Amino acid sequence: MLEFIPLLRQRYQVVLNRREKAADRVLFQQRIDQLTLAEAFVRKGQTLGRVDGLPLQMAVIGPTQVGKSSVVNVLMGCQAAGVSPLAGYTVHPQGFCHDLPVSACAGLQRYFGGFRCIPQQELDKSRYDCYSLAPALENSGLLPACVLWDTPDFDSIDSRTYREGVIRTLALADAIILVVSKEKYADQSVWEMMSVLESLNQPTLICLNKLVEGSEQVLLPSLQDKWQKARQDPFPEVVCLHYQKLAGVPIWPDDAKSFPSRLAQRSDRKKHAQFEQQLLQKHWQQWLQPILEEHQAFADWEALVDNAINQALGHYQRDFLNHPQHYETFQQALAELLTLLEIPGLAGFLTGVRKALTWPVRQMMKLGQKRLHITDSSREVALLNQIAEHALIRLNETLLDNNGQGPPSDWWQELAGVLRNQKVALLQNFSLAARAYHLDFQHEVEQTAHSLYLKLQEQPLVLNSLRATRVTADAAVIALTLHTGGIGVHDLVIAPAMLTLTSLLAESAIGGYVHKIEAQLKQRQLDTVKQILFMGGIRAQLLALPGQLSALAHFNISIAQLNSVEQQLKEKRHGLRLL
Ligand SMILES: Nc1nc2c(ncn2[C@@H]2O[C@H](COP(=O)(O)OP(=O)(O)O)[C@@H](O)[C@H]2O)c(=O)[nH]1
Ligand SMILES: [Mg+2]
Repeated sequence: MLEFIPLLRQRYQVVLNRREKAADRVLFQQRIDQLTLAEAFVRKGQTLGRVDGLPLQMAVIGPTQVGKSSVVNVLMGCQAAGVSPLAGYTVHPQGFCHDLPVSACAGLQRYFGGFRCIPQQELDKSRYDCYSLAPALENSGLLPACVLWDTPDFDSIDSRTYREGVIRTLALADAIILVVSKEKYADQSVWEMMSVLESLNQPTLICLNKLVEGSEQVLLPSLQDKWQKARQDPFPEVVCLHYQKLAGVPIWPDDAKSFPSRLAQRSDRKKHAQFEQQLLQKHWQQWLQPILEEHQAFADWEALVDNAINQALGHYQRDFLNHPQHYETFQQALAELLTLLEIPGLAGFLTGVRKALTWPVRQMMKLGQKRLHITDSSREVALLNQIAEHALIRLNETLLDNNGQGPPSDWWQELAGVLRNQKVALLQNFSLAARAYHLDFQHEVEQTAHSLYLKLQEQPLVLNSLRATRVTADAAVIALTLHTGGIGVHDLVIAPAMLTLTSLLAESAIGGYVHKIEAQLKQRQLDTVKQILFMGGIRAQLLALPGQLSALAHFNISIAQLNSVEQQLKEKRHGLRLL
């Protein structure tokens, strides 16, 4: 989880920079904050597990100028924190160790990770990734032994830059002291923050500062109302601090002296793992929303590709395998068969063609480059190329039609661009693969011829009558011409002698076998084309295209990556803590 959350946050950050819609940016920034908080909270759990007796942590938080630093000083009983009439004076988390040595906080450095711990007086306003830890001079009598954190305002304009320090301190806190003033208690930022913090389950104390005598009767009910609108948990105790015109610092009322200790007692570290789990569960689906959208877009793309592939295979069957004038492969097998039969009468023709030729014809076949030539003239290869091109054109059209419909629309837009750019390369690959398949499949053609030949040998009557038929000799001449490159493979299909030979065989005693073996050949051919050219070939390449989408605009977190993290989350739910 501590790997995934920062990764997710980093992706949000990267993608945020490319988003133009203001609403998207606000939403993404909110999630970045939630992720920062969740990461810090998980880190706190880890720290609790690692550091024995980590001192109690209390954080004073609130909007600008309400007197947070002043309240810290009152509670510490000394001038611990810097106070200023200027807004945004405190910009670093500053911890003050009350009734304990600074050395007791050694375990905190790892919690703060990249943040550096430096002495309070050396904190530099231009560097936000620092925090300080300082000792208290005396026991104020208002606090238990703890680290009391003064924090930067969570609402001022600059707070974006030092937000991370605030968030890390918030997540570290075992208890929260919220400081508000009569001017600021109704601010939206206060209640947004309190609502976010609710899932951390920290006990809270509210300090209503800078009160004018007698105004609490009006303010308290209104404060309570705000609380109840923002949170489900009971309205906490409120300490009313009256505006001290002369002293300039609030005075802690006597009847509230025990409040900070009571607050501390209510924190329960044993439940941290449970709260951590609740926090993750609460936001999980929202955080993943853009990733799931990408996954959905990928699944939609996969469906589009599958649809295109199925259509392409349909065309291949209709226009080739099942097309009586176009299907050439079985004819080719018959032509091969003719080279296996020793046909009387052909020898004369052959010697006429070329004196050096020896019988059987088969020997001669090995001489030439018959296979390449056959593939070059194949209608099947040409048709496959056409089908692939058509499929890509259709896919591209569908992408353009879908543009802007399903989210994320920029995913689709960019994918259409990638497809356009890759189209030529995809078709080239396909064309090379189609040739390679065709050459390779000649082996199957020969096997088929061989099986037919063996079958014929079981039927001497059929074999002999074939050998003796004039049409066989004619067909054999055509087959030979095919092999020597005199005609293309598609001419074979329409050659009358070949047609007659096909009918002869089909009507002979091995007719049933011929049908069966032709059907088998077709099936193997369909399977091979489907597997090699379409599924393993162009489909796989099309499905890889989203991988080329810019990592700057998309989350690019794979389904497998997500599944493994969700598995971790589930296992934790049953009490088995993996991290
Ligand atoms: N006179 C008077 N000034 C106060 C009181 N509480 C806070 N202030 C002033 O309000 C300003 C802001 O206080 P500070 O603690 O720095 O606020 P922070 O920004 O929330 O930390 C400072 O000038 C404080 O002196 C008070 O009770 N009386
Ligand atoms: Mg301050």
